[in-house]
Amino acid sequence: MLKADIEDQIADKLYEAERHVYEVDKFTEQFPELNVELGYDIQDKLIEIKCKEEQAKISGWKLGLTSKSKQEMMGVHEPSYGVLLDSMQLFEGEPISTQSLIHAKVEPEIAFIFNKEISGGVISVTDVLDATAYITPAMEIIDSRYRNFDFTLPDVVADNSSSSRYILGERLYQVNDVDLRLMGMVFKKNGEIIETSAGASVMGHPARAVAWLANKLQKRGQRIKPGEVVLSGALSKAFSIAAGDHFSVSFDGIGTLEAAFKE
Ligand code: OOG
Ligand code: MG
Repeated sequence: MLKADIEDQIADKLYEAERHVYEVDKFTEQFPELNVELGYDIQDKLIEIKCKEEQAKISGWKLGLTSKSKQEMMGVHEPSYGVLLDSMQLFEGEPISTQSLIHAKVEPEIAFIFNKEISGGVISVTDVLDATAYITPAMEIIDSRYRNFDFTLPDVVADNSSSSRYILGERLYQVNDVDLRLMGMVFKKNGEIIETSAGASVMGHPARAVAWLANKLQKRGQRIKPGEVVLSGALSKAFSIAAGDHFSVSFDGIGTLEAAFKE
């Protein structure tokens, strides 16, 4: 067990690292007893600090480490989740400043927007689809507060699963109009294709990742609320960002989203 004051200290250190744009060493080295559940307790404390200090509100959730290749890379067998705040949302067409980011990367994702509460029993893919109002293309800008993006699962969970910023497409689509498993994706950097993938790369079906999240949240006494957005996890690896870069993601049937980065 970790003492509550150690959890507070870790949450504080992660908050300060993000605010002042510097890296810290992963905490599992100093505290080997830090496990995934304690990581989520620290994440809750970190979100509490951010909401208070930045007058931010919870706008949704994000999945991380949902693809087999990313899980194998990390030596873990389960995804992670993090909280999205309204202060993290950016909008298409506004160049994104890299100055407040430590060593950010961008990844293509499918966003779900909910109009019903998902709760009760074991939540299935069908329950998730039934509660989904819309889907839209998204890009997540992740930024680990850990030195060289080096962490274990409990560390990254404590660090709100590397959440930093997110952008959503402005056109919303009905989930029944597409096959999320077979939905093709093309990711471009500066006009060149850097990745191609399909929805099934996210746990076989992006809604399966969302169902995993809903079940996990339920165990911790939380839930996805109507109006909230969920980023269902990257369909490819994440790519480092430099000022001047331009990324675009296109999905079969739901259009293209673009993001440009500046100094
Ligand atoms: C953890 C977050 C990964 C995703 O979509 O897989 C993530 C990380 O790799 O830093 O957001
Ligand atoms: Mg992501």
